[in-house]
Amino acid sequence: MLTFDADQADPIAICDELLNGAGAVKIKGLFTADQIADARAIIMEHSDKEGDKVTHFQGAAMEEGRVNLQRRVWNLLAKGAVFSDMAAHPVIMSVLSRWLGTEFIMGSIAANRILPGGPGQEPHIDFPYWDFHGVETHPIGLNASFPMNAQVTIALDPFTEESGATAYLPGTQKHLRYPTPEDHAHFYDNCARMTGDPGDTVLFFGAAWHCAMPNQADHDRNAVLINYIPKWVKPLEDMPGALPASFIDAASPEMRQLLGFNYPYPEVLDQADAVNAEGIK
Ligand SMILES: O=C(O)CCC(=O)C(=O)O
Ligand SMILES: [Fe+2]
Repeated sequence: MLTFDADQADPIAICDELLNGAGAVKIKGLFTADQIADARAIIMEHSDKEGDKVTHFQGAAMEEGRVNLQRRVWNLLAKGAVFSDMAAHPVIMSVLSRWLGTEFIMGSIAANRILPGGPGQEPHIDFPYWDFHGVETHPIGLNASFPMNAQVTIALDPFTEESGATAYLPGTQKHLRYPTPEDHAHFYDNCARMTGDPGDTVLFFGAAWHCAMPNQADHDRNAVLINYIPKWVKPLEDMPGALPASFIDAASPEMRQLLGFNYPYPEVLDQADAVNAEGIK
């Protein structure tokens, strides 16, 4: 995987690799060991109960009764300041400003913890393409010629083939399609893996086929998963609705942007100020 140090993460090269290359890059050194340890401890604490949160792409594990070995922690912004620092990291903001437009927002920030023996996921693509298996529910001709998604995966444990590092099929982001069961053998035979050390960050275009893999190691496999979208895509998590007023009041300009406050639609225009609110003039 094309890999950058934090101070060399060039937005032009990264966007080219996401759109026209493999679809994923790694950035090293964005976070300190203390930040990673802090994030991991909070996630472990919030995921000590079995199966009390919604999850996705785990239909097979659900049928096999193993879904309790894969746990989500949602609404991370409310659970520790470290997650705001991760979401609004200046390098991520700079790359994504080019990728999704300068007023991009966040669709979700969650953790995925896979316990030892825990299951992998169905190969899939990510929000807002995640139900593209129902292609007829999306606009005619929708393709991936421009991005409506970016995914950031921050490894909090060693991401190895054994521990279930995310698998992805390089290049599949170029042909927007949800992988069918007939595609799975080709996917597993040809996939690359998002391996790395704790703190390593993978930025990828979620139109690329990918999935968490089974954890066959003797340790938990935790990751922070952040979804970013253009300003006009409806987010997955209702973050403003889930955050306390104190968080919103104290939010930085970057965090306000990520929460969607810079783009106030839908709005009750019947009650809006009687001004000309849009146009070049
Ligand atoms: O945790 C992982 O390795 C990937 C998770 C993922 O792709 C998802 O939940 O959409
Ligand atoms: Fe995914």
